[in-house]
Amino acid sequence: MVDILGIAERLDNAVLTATATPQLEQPLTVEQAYEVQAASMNRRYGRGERRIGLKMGFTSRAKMAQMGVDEMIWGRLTDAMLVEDGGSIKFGRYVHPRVEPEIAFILKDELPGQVTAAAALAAVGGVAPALEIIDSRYKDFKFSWTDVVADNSSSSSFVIGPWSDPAIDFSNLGMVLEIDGVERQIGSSAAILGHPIRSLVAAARLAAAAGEPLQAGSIVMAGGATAAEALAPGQHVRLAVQALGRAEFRVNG
Ligand code: OOG
Ligand code: MG
Repeated sequence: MVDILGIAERLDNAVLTATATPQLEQPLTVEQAYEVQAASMNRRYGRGERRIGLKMGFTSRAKMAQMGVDEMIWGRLTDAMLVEDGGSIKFGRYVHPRVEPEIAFILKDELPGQVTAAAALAAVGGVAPALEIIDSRYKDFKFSWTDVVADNSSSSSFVIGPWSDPAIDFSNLGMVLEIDGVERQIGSSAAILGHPIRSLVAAARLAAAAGEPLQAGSIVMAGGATAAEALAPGQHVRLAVQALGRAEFRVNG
């Protein structure tokens, strides 16, 4: 028997105490992993956090290669995870945070189930440069595919830059991640499934399959375009995306 609620509590406590937990003792099935994720998120909603969107993971080769997995995952985003653009995070509230450059969408219409790329684009109200701060709750940032799903796909915080009109061609935009003014990762939005809109198509399908179809107003993070970079106190992190602008934050001690 797999203790879904027990694992959810253990992962949630790891978040609350910013302490790593050992890898899970027993392998989970995909269904069990998403059940643990839902149960741990229910604990957060119980504390007053509000669901505001969804994140996609492992949508680029660079991310799959860095973490040694080859299939997409998704996680749930809450209002408490959103960090203001230009704001700061407290390093001590994380286990071992990393940052990665992403593209975010905000929906102006709901997006149920199976949709074409054109239909997905038509539902987008804005597209923005975004930074995801991931923080695996597992020791040494090591996990199996199902373990990371259970851990809400490592989602921890995110920063969203200015929203642009989705009429801009965002299929192949240069993305530069700088830490303290030094270029650390350079990539393209095309690294995200060949075109980031494909990540939104997948998000719509997965969210609907989970019984939580994407709503108008939902934010969707398309996934890291490059490998993630480890964070340290005192750093200033900035992402510049060609044509879309910048998103940035500071890491306080
Ligand atoms: C899992 C989360 C993956 C992405 O953008 O690919 C992810 C991890 O790498 O810890 O957020
Ligand atoms: Mg990510």
